[in-house]
Amino acid sequence: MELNRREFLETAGVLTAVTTIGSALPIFGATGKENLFTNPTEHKLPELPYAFDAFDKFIDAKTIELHYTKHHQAYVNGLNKAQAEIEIALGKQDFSLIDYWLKKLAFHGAGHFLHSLYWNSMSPNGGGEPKGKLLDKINMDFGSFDKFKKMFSASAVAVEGSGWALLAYQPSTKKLLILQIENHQKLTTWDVIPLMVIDVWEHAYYLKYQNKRGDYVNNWFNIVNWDTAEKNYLSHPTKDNK
Ligand code: MN3
Repeated sequence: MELNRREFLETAGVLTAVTTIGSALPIFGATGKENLFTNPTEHKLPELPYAFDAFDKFIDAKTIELHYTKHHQAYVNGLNKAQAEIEIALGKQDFSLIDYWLKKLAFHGAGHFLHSLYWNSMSPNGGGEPKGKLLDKINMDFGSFDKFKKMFSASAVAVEGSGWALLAYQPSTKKLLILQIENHQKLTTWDVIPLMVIDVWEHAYYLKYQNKRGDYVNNWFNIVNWDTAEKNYLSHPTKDNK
């Protein structure tokens, strides 16, 4: 039996996972509509869950303000533009520039999603170590929180050029993974649930840290929102975390 894409994703549990994370994190303008391009969603900048100066000791207010109001907004705008152009191409049945607009869709769409997750990966009450089931899983999959932290930090510092380090859960292997992401959309694997993410583009830290990405990554652990990371982990129940 040949499955269509939706049936395939449902069978693989991926659609459920994506839907679940979408509802756990009120961050990404998922439509739930069958056809993204004939019913395009207008994506909007999500609300920032704290003030610009919430992390002044570790990330200065000007950086948060510019990052949120200029950089993230530009990805939202770019995503809406790409969707609109793809809709026009579909209407005209002219796909001569489809590769260009699909690249834009991937870049800006991933940029919008990752920034939304980034804002929720930090909290004025954050820092310390994760608790509960997420800590158990980190201990199981990385040996200890300290070993995880070293690997995550090394991964973030070593991203070539502009990018991200992501903690994700892979349902098919029931493992936590650390991924490096170049730009917003490269080096990923698709079958994972993103739990928390650090932005290591220079715009995320340059005003305070200049070229010292390692210091920024190190300090960032003082504001990690482990509660949200655990919520994201538990949003996809498996026999490991039930
Ligand atoms: Mn950024």
